[in-house]
Amino acid sequence: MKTVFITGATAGFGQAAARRFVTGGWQVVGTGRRAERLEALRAELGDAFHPLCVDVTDEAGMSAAIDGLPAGFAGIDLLINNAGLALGTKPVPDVSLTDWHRMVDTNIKGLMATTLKLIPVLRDRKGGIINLSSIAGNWPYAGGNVYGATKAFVKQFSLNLRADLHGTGVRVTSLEPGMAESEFTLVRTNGNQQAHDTLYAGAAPLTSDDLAETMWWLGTLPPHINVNVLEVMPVNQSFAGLQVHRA
Ligand code: NDP
Ligand code: 8X3
Repeated sequence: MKTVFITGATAGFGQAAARRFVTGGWQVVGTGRRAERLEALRAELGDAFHPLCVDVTDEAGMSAAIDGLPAGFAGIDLLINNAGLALGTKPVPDVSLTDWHRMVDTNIKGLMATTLKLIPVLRDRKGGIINLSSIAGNWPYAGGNVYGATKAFVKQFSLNLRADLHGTGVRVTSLEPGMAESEFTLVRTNGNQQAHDTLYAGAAPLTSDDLAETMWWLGTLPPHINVNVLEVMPVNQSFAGLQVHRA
């Protein structure tokens, strides 16, 4: 039986992916900080789901949690680096340096540490890595500042991993979604339900299940195929172009 390690399985894409992979007959190790949500998933998905309550920014904690995996869950075939967040929607200078650091710590440093820790087992098993980047790493927008920059890092890191892992059989994908409804905007706006509702109203955004299905597709492709980069948007989202300021 194959095993997928999903960071951020307590909400949104990660939670939907945990359900999708268990439905597909895989085992799932799911991480997150909210223990009660992990326990609920364990109750729902049964023995195929192994909860790991750990913060991805806690490098030592993540390393110890992985070292402590029961033998039946230690053979990881696929790593989905999904845990991540945006904080704030305003352009500079109306931003918080603390928020910027948290995005870097979570989206970049946490992802780096988890990846490096799991590369030996992924190499041994000729496994795969799906990294959650974003259209925000490709298309600049006001207020995207550090969030978009972290996702540009994720894309380039993914491509560079491909180069480093050449010949190992390990595949790596940078998955780059556009607007998708989850808890993402509530987190970004510090719990502003109206901001969440307004953003998605009438837009038919992507759903967490759409992303879970995409991850399932990527994770179960024949082993000789590598999708390097996959950008996915809702049909109702496209490009707004450049801006010109006139004096
Ligand atoms: P959600 O907010 O719904 O879920 C985020 C998940 O990440 C939660 O399970 C949360 O768990 C986990 N997480 C956040 N911080 C940490 C941390 N420090 N340690 C451990 N887990 C953490 O967001 P989405 O599902 O929408 O987002 C998933 C990924 O996709 C993110 O990387 C996001 O940037 C990216 N993305 C999202 C898009 C969107 O429009 N929604 C579009 C493009 C990319 P917990 O709080 O329990 O720790
Ligand atoms: C989330 C997509 O456009 O809200 O990564 O920044 S966007």
